[in-house]
Amino acid sequence: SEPVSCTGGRADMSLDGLRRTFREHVFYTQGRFPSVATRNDLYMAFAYTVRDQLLHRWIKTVEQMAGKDLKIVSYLSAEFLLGPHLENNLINLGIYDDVLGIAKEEGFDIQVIFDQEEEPGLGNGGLGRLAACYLDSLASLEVPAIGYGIRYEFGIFDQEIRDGWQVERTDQWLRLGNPWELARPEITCRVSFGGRTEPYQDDRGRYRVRWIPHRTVKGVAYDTPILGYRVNTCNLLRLWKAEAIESFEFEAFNVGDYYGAVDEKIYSENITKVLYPNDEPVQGKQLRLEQQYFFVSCSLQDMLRIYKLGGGKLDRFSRHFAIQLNDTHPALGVAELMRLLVDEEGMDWEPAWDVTCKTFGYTNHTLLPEALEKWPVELFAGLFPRHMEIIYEINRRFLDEVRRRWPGDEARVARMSLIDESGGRFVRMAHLACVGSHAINGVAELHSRLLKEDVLRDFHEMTPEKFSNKTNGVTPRRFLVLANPGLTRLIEGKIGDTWIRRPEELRKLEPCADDPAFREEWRRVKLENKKNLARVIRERTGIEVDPASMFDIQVKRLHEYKRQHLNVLHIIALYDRIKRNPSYDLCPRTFIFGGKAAPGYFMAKLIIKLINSVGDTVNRDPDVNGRLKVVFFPDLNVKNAKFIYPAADLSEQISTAGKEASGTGNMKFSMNGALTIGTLDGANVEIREEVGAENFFLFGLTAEEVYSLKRDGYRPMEYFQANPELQRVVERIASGYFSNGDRELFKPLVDALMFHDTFMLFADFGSYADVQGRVDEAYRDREHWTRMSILNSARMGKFSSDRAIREYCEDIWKVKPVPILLE
Ligand code: Z2T
Repeated sequence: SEPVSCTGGRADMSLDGLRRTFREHVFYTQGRFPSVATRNDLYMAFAYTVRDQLLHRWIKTVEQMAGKDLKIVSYLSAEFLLGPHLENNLINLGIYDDVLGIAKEEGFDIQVIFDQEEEPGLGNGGLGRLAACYLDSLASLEVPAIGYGIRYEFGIFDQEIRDGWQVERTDQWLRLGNPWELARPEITCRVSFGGRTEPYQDDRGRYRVRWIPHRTVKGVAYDTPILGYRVNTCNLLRLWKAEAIESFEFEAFNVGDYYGAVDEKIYSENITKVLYPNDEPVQGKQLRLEQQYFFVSCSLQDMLRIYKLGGGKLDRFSRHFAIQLNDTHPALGVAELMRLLVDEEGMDWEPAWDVTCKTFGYTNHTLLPEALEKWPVELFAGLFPRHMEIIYEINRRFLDEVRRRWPGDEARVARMSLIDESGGRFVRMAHLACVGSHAINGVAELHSRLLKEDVLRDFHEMTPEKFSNKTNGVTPRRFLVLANPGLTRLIEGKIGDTWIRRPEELRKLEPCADDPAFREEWRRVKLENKKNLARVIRERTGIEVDPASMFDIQVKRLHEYKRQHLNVLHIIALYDRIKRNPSYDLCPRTFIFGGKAAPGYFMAKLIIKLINSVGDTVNRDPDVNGRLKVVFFPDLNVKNAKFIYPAADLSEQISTAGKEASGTGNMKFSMNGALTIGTLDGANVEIREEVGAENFFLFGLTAEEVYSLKRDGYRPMEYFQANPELQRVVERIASGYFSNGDRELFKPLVDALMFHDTFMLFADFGSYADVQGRVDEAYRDREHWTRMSILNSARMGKFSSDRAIREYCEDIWKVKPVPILLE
């Protein structure tokens, strides 16, 4: 067929072309005169101008891929935490400065336009953001890929802080329209729930099963183009929205019942209304399970449709699609692909199973046992009677194999079964994902090792060849180029800009660490970034912070294992030292926290209240005299994170060893020249290896020490009794010093530490406080600190998501780049 011609017109990327297209969009898309155009009109017109460029490349991508014998990566994720599109797309297109120029000529502030964009907060934290980084890298590496997920009408809630407490507000990101997506009302799927199954004989006399569902909804595709960095590859993020099936069709079911039909519509649309705001662990709610199945079924049907379009034969499906399961949220896909192949396409079980296993890969993201998804069999079978049967059949065959390998070892059979029967009956989603995948990976070296030794030990013993590590990465485009233009310019002045694709080249900066003039420049950029953050903090909290003080930052979801409260204990210790010795010599520090707590996680919310209460006291106490400030930055999201990472001097990565699978904030900080104080947990281990032990502040127990301490009986009280400073710190909280004399407020927190201390804060407190002392000393030697800071940035190349995606492509997906030409 003829190549699509869409050169000239809106595809014109010259300055004049962009300006003309922009004006056209103000007029014809927004329907406004320039003189009455609102901020949102201008934003929308800019966004559409940029989108035209993306669509041009997208069409070229689709066109040049069609008919080729290629393999597509399909990334299945319940979350994509994309962040704002506009600036990122300008960078990837290479027209950032052009557009700044146009805005200036047309007479408005581009920053105001950027601020207008609502970010799609379709994720909780690390896992969702990782998916977004991976989409950026897949496109940047010119790998054909589709991201599949859910188009939540309400993403992660907006966080407000009132009287020190977190208050959740609905995220209405679609209120003013979303210029980045294309609704595809003609791309739909049907997804069913409930009902029963029924055996029958097909026309060839074969035994088959049909599913007679109770209700059916429609999935509608919404497509967002994902452009790579300075390439023409424009991939697809396809998110599904649930709707009721066409009214005339279900009239047959609801004869003349108009109100019943409207109820049905509301009920159906419920499925994609809202993102569940829990990170780990997830809650076992029916609607959540419906969401998972809904998007997985739509996505698999869509892939089969695309595949058949190309005339492919089903038994070769895995040569053309590699499906990655982002944790177990889409693990139902294993059973659903089997159902589609066997029940709908008439394949036999064995070849269908072969296709399924060869197609799926599974990434695990957590070691917390309580975060491993399991669903009550009753709930599961009620919603998915046919999938339940398929899972039993998968399990029967699988456990036969286990018994063949380990005859008589029924304990092992019980441990490995897809059904947990150790008290109630549950479907174990991680086991389903392991059995149905040819590849299983963790997200950092330590995490992958602990998976093999502990959480998935039996599976590793049975099929060691399936296991590998893929250490997480983050995209240097968003988290360095976009977030930190000052540092980017400084680096470019020294080593050019090829490191943006190949961040290993940042190593060329190492010699600059010895150059005093460069160090001076490096500090100047950092100071500017700190001033910028100080301004935003003033606007959002009213708190004045001193950009000359050390910015010590911990931003991440609130969770006890992440130990924000260990950080607080240390702050109180410093405060206590000042109170006991008013002339205590402390290098001035600003402690900045940020992150959301799951709305139902009482202890996490109490920690937020504690941070704010300590802040209120410390920030107001004249004795402190500028040496300490404590700030809680409200509503941490991708948009706000941009102010934070570039402004950090010190990055807090202080989880209990063995609990944080990888962490990715740790990478974002270090890339931007922050030094890390951290435990040997997740990717911290590898970051320390890369930047050098002498440029990293290590403290705390190792994962092995944590386990053996737990095994031998951990008694927090012993650490408490042995450490007078810790006693004074805890006493200040317990006595109501930070709560206007209220001894009840923080009692749950104090008691949890004194009597359980599940995450071993007391065991690590001494070592943490000591190393914080070394941080204080190190910061006084500003030249040396700057040296370490430069070396951190220079040595972070490994943690680019491009490296991670290359590894997935080579080891798991077996896919190759397909360069796209524009003309
Ligand atoms: C999540 O963000 C993570 C793990 C989960 O386990 C769930 C969610 Cl929503 C089910 C995080 C990990 O905690 C973090 O260590 C890791 O860096 C991130 O996933 C990406 O792998």
